[in-house]
Amino acid sequence: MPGKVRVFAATAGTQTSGGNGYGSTLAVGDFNGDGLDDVAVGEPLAGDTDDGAIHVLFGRTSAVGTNPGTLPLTKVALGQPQTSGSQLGAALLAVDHDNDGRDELIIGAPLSTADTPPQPAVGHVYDVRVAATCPAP
Ligand SMILES: [Ca+2]
Ligand SMILES: [Ca+2]
Ligand SMILES: [Ca+2]
Repeated sequence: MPGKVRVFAATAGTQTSGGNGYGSTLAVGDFNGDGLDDVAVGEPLAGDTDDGAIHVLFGRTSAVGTNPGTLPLTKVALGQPQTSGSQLGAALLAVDHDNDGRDELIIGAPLSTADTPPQPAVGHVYDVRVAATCPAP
């Protein structure tokens, strides 16, 4: 028998059609450097045009039964132009490649375009340092 199960789900937001693929990609790392593992959850089909998003669930020592705090990331939040159908979050990887004790989040957007459509998809990979401040639960 499982001990305790916590369920997280994406909010529908402004999307009016279909599922978002929430949870289709996952990466574990300490993104805010507080010594607790966090979970990045990909939602590559978020939005009506499948722009994609990532949600960071921050780890907490007293998280049982409470919202762990989330940080939604979109291309706009990353300072990038929002292009339709990018599928941001279709691939996720956590790595501390500068060895500073905080994991960076590597995010794939395989159908991202160089500019606004109808330019062909080229794909992008983003190397993201998640903000050190964690939203309140
Ligand atoms: Ca953490
Ligand atoms: Ca969608
Ligand atoms: Ca780092």
